[in-house]
Amino acid sequence: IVGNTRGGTPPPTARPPCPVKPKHLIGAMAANLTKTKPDVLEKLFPDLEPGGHHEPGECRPSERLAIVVPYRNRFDHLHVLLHNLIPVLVRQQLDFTIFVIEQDLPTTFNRGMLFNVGFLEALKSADFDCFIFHDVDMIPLNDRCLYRCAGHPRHLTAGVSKWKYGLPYPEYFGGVVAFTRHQFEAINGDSNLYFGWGGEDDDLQRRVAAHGFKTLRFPAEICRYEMIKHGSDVGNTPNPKRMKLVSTSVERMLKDGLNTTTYEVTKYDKKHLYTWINVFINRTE
Ligand code: UD2
Ligand code: MN
Repeated sequence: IVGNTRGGTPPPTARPPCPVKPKHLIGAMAANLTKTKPDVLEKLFPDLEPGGHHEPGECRPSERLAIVVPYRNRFDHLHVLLHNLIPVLVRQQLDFTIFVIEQDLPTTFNRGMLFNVGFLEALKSADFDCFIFHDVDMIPLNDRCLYRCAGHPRHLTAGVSKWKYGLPYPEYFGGVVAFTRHQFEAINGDSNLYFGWGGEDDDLQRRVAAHGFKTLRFPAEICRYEMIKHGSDVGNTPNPKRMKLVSTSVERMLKDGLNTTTYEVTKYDKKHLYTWINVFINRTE
């Protein structure tokens, strides 16, 4: 049922459109938190094409999806995520490619800028329609939570284990979010100015609202996530400027974002499970 993209896959034009409701979903699932080595994982997913790409052999998806994971030094989390997420994406009959955007040391982690880098770099490799920005530690617990884009941006992490499968506040926009290419461009992406923990998710939410977009959400029973428990990371201490920055989100929106993202790609590797892009970000502020 998963289809094989290698060899005998008929060209997209010869395949019928994929159904709106994928047929082989299983619904609620337990998170599999076992640590599995990359070589073992690769063997579990022989149908993936280099760079972590897959498309169904039996039908033609309506969009091309890029999954963008902002990343640094969370090797175990990354492999737990891939182990849980890839089968979901395959069952949802999506045309997807996974991009892991890793920020080089020594500069302080900048999750917002890594979203922008992932967006810009993915578009250099293919014409993606939909972008899902995905924290490395958010494990989906129901495959009916569809990884697709819609007429407005969607916040996928509607229920998170950390908050008893709810959310900390109604405007909360952290975790996993979906944007069409057009939607992300319309708000000039995320801010590049948040070095360190916190605030960049609220900035993004304010951009979305200021542009006049709504924020969509599936029910929390469906888009339910396990957040892998973790301590704080080296190189990502809480950003003391975050409150002040959030208060100026809307006025900065058109001058701080995709149009001002500068970085240097230091490594690019199409691994079996994902496209791995290392970037150096200079801290300017
Ligand atoms: C919350 C939000 C998250 C983000 C963050 C503020 C939830 C569920 N998530 O997460 O979306 O808004 O606050 O910045 O509330 N990362 C690395 N390596 C690092 C640091 C971060 O890979 O050294 C990545 C990774 O994808 C991680 C994400 O950045 O999931 C968010 O960082 P976090 O998990 O430390 O932040 P957390 O759990 O407070
Ligand atoms: Mn986390």
